[in-house]
Amino acid sequence: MTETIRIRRFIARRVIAPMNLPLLTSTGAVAKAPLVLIDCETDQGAVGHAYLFSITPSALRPLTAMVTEMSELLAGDELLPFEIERKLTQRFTLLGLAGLQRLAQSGIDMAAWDALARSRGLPLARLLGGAPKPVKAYNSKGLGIMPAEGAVEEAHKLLAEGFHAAKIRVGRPEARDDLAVVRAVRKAVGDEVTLMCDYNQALTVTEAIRRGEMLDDEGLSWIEEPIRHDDYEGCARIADALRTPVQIGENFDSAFAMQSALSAEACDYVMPDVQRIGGVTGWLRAASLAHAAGIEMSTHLFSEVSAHLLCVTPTAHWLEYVDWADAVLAARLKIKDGFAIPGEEPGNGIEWDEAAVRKYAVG
Ligand code: SMN
Ligand code: MG
Repeated sequence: MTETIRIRRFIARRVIAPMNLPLLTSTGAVAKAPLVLIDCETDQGAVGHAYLFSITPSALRPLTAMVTEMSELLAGDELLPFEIERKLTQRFTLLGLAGLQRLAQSGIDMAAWDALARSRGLPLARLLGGAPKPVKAYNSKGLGIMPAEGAVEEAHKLLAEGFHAAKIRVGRPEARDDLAVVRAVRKAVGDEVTLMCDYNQALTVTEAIRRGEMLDDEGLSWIEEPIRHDDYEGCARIADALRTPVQIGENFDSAFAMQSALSAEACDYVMPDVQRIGGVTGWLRAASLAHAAGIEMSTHLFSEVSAHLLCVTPTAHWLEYVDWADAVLAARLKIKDGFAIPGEEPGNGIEWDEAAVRKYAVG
């Protein structure tokens, strides 16, 4: 008989972690990583870890408050992520299961799964019925909106970290400037390197088709979020018009949203974000949808947990690698020859560097 494990509480701490490379997207700069670090304490001693990336510092406090309220609701319950999901979904339905609520709930879920994995002495991938294995990864840390010269230099730097793939941020005011950067990077890195691009929702449908046609012969593996993330009908028109695959998904706030996108044939590929799709539990639901639709599924940020999740994703495609939590982590995700290699140690790969957590703590 397996012993029942109960939740003691979830603790949320706020840090602002420095980033090695600031990233300029079409929405503005991401230069520091505001993170909520979550610990799931259990009555058996195992502690699960997860972090949330709030993008903007002002979201740290409300996120922490929501995690704390969720903790009070769950204290004493058995450590069962599906039951946690049921309870939180019921409780927060009137507020709405999106936005910061979604992030907080996903963080609780990730920390709970990690506590479960550690309690059983298993890496997350094994707890989920798979095994840690190398997953194809691209280095997404840099290549923001910058002039061609800087982009070429940065591309070399990113690939030198052990990758054969990188993502270029696009959405400059002039389409020809995006094209010039894509061409310069391609020329510098050669045809063997995989390059994707990401507009971060900057365009209209008409402009996305115009710019997409300009990029169609540049050998890009996908064009990401060309327009408003939830205009699935518009995305479908773009995907239909272009030869380059269209990628969306980091803004799906549940597997239901992904189902709507798939029904609308909005995209060729999907890349849910584990802190928005509903944590590990939400990821598993989305992975089944992608499997059923026969569509490749990549990850978004959160490289440590996501590497484990790709190991149990039937249509696993690319891991997006960023190291934005590294300043507060005791261990780094291993990268070798274009692959990320999740470890065999119990849990999801996240360990805090407590001295660094104290150093970067914010009130
Ligand atoms: C992105 C999302 C959030 C923060 C920085 C960059 C980008 C990506 O959309 O897909 O990496
Ligand atoms: Mg993106």
